[in-house]
Amino acid sequence: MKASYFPDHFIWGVATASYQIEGAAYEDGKGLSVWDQFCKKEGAILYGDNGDIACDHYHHYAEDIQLMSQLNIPAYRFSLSWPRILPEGTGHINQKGLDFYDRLVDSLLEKNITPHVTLFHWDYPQALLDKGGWLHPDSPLWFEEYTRVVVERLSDRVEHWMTLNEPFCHIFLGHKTGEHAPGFKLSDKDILQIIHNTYLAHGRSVLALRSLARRKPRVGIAMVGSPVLPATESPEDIEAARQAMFNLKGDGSDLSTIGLWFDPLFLGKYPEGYEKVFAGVLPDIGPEDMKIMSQPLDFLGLNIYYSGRVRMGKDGPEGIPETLGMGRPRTTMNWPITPEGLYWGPRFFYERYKLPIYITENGMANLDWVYADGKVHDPQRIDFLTRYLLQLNRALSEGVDVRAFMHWSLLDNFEWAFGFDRRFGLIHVDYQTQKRTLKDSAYWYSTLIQTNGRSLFNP
Ligand code: GCO
Repeated sequence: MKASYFPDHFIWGVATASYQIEGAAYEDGKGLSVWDQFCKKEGAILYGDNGDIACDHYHHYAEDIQLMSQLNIPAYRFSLSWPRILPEGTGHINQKGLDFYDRLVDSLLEKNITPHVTLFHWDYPQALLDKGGWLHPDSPLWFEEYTRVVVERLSDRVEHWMTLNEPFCHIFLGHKTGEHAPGFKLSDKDILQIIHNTYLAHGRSVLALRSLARRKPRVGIAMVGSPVLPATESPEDIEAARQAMFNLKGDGSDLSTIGLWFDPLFLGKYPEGYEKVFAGVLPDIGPEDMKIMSQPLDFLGLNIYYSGRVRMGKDGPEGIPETLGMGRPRTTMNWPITPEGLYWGPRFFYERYKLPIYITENGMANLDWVYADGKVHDPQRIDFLTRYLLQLNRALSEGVDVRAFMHWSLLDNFEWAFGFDRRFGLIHVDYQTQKRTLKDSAYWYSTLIQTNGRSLFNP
């Protein structure tokens, strides 16, 4: 393929999340988040790192915005820290917390950078966890209250909203495997109830945004969007990939089946066989619940990193487990490099849910350091992005309605349980000095943006 299919109004951006970059964990009246607490747990985070300071973005935001502006980045996806705004999760409002986001939004707009706000990217208020967290029947109301406070303050300037980031990771890694905050290992029954409550929270938040926002909002959600890839492009293998993504299997693995996470939000029902597969552990479902959680959205955000593959076997889809080994390419997360995810992901999700697609995250962790020449050379990242974006271009060329691409991440940052060990940024951060250095990939991305993707074809 030689032509660039990125449409004229395609949104190029970069993404971050509050706990991963802000620091100032104990400043200006911020309440505790579950991540503040989790990081104190022995062995929870690699090398005992924590987000107390992180990229100190709370104090360096002007510099970070200046760097974005220098790179001509038109859109910035960031999240708000719920406990910075409502230290107890509900009730008392911390004006200084809201003031920070005011300054951030104003500074972005001054530089013509469009803010894309995620309301919740995992730094849940500890005070609410102490009351029962997402298992509490009032948890959807708590999130609605938080949404109202934010919309009240920012919606005169912010138009682009995402309610939640990756409910799958937050719920599964946080409450099932215990790798992420709050570090719980709950029963399947509790997990299904948490999904249900989280989705009600999302629905109520969308309703609040639509009824209160002063500027007409564009509302979506950022989901784990890595598809299952077909082993070949035969119709049978393509069908196998679809089935593996969306159909429940009843083999004990269904808490990670994509259909379980997407269908309630976008089709207003749990996938076929839900009652049977999860008999005995089903959540309480009120008569209006499915309607509330499936509020119409303006776009579907997909975070896509890497994928597994299947082929069609005699009895349905068969996984092809071997994605690493034999020296295959991988990132420093040990994730295989599977660029076709940016073709099949948008295609499969657009086909099933018929919403415009935003790629809300894509990128890779690399072993980056500042070279003797003072620069950060990261050809792997440039190659990774080239390969992935060419696949996105293929999706666009076939009519998939993709509207945005947000690189994860603007800056190296706190990569959750991996601490500062995994660097995803276009900008290198020296955490000892807080010095920022633009990586080669930052300049490359800037050119890509300025040519609206055409530089992919004339590197
Ligand atoms: C995510 C997380 C990011 C991660 C990134 C790399 O949405 O999974 O949003 O916070 O840092 O995905 O693992």
